[in-house]
Amino acid sequence: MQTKWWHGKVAYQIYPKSFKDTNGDGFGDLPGIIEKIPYLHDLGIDLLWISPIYKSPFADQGYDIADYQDIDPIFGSMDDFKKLKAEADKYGIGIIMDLVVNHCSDEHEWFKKACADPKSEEASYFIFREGKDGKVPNNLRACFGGSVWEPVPGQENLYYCHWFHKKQPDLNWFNPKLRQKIYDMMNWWLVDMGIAGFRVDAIMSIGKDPTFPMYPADSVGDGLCSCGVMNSEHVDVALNFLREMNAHTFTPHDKFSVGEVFGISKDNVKDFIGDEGVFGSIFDFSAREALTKHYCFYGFEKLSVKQYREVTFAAQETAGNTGFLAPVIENHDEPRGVSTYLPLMWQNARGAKALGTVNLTLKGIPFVFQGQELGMLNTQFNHIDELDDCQSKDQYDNCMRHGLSDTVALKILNDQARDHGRVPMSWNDSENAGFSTVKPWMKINQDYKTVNVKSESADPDSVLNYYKKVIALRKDPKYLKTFTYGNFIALEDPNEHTLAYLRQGHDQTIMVIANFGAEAVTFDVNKESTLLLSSGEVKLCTDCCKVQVAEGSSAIILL
Ligand code: TEU
Ligand code: CA
Repeated sequence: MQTKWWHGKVAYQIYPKSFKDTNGDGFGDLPGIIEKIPYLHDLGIDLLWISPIYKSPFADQGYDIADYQDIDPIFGSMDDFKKLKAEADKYGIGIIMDLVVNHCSDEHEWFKKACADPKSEEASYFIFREGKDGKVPNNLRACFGGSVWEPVPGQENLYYCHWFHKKQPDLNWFNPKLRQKIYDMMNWWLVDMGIAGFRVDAIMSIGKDPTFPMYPADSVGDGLCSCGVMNSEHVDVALNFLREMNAHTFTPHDKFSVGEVFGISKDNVKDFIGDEGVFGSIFDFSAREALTKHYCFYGFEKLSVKQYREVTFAAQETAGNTGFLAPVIENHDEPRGVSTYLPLMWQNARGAKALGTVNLTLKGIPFVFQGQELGMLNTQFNHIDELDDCQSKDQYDNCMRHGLSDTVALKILNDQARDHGRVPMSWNDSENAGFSTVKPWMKINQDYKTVNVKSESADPDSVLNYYKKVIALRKDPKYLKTFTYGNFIALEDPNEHTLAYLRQGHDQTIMVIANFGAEAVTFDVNKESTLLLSSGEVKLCTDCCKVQVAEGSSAIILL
């Protein structure tokens, strides 16, 4: 495997609307991120992915972009962005922007011109199709519900395609002129603005069949078929475009990229993250995928620790020495990882630390999502109006259509909604959790009095201080090579609740154990073994060559 500058890095994701508000309007902003760069540096972060900050009408919270080369006024200005870049540079932190190019906003100039004149150049940037027998062109379902087809305003029998919200028209990747425009825009950010790379949004969605055939209806019962089915049949179409993108952007400028890629098979891993792969890394969504077997939220069942272990380890083994996954436990599209993947008894600080051990010691480029380092849990939503996300609203309507009660629908959203990752970051125990001087756009997490940066900074035993220690250990030059390149070798699970593995380097082996069961587990070590770091209660006995890891505890051991 070729070595790359990003291989040993640790990344952090900011959801800017909810990170830190500095001008008292209830929305997070760029000056807020600038203010917290020292905090992120102290945590040990090298790369900072910021969810979209471009000009946007926020139909999908900024993932609907009206201008790719401007900053939305709620976040600040291009000058603020330059200040942020300069501040990040001071601390050696690279900025990763969000690249949303499957679609833009219906308020983008291109789309306005396209609707005004379907014969225009701009119209060829979008996917316009005529209706058939008074109906939409085919029966695919958009990710936020309903048909992927919406009438082109002001035109007869003409529809545009949108994989997500109807205010997010899909771009026509089959048009080489459009592709070149996208690469030029990317290179402006990468080279002229000097960012470190991009996180590439929903990119498998560009793998389309331009003939848009009909599909067999799926089990949702609306006669439609999930648009993802078309994508899963056309991975090669997406890959061809992505090879071209990479050759024009990331590779020539030696920039990092991490793809939001779902549903790839073992055979494709090399194409995505191998030496000649299209991305520097792709997120490991194996646990999320195991959870999401059905379009509707109420089809979800929790994973057992055993299942979590199986899918996570399988992903590690599949990536092997081919390339780098990006381990994640949560993001802005997910409920909190501790609430989702851990048994009830470990949905607390102790469990959060042990899960953090796993997230930060697997092979790959770990991403920590804002608040994860505090052990933030899901937020309790008591009314549908407390949720903001368009997908949550669609899922609520779905529940209603299927005759579920409001109470049941809310329970489902409290388990699964994307809103959990979108509530304000808890900075201290003052009103509004120190996020803002006014009532924020989303409700504050109920645990903010204790789970916040200020209180946790002062407590040596906090989740935050533990995260600092694991990140520091991972980056310690003595162990960096093993954590970065060491082989992943799964160990036996003694109680069906333990994730245990080796990271085997050339001249050292590190053992990791995280026990989410109800009783202690014991593993064999050797006489020279040393405990590098632990959470909870861990007893290492070199005389007897055993390590005992209590329930809810984790250990990192140099063998
Ligand atoms: O997400 C794409 C995606 O497929 C999902 O994770 C999506 O959130 C799904 O509906 C979850 O069930 C990306 C962004 O991360 C997301 O925030 C955007 O809404 C979406 O693309 C559209 O840009
Ligand atoms: Ca603000």
